[in-house]
Amino acid sequence: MKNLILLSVGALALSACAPMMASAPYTLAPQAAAPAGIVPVGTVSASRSAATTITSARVTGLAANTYYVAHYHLMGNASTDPCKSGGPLIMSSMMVGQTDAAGTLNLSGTALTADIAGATYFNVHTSKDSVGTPADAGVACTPVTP
Ligand SMILES: [Cu+2]
Repeated sequence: MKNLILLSVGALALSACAPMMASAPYTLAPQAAAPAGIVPVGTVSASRSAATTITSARVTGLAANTYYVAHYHLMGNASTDPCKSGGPLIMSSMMVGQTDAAGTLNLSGTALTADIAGATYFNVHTSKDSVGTPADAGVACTPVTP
């Protein structure tokens, strides 16, 4: 941990014009649309500069060898709980990946920080295909703070 902090300070000093800020990891929780038999859990971390945000997610408990798609979403009006609000997705933040045989998914992607500035949640959907067409309203979600 001490090394990580030292590295971060070093990175800031080296790139003063584009400091990266790492968020504390967010915890993904299952959503109502998760199919019976899967209990997805995981974490999301984001590293942000003024221009770009790199987001990484690791989810376990998913179906094996299956495509999933994740994105940030704006707040919707179906609930005051961001994950239940049904907000519009931010297409430019889309990340697609396939689980391994154990049902573990690792995703990483870069989005423009301005594009996701209004995001209130990040979620993972089952995908119909390898290009990220959502097959459900979401299987795992976490609120996020921009
Ligand atoms: Cu989504």
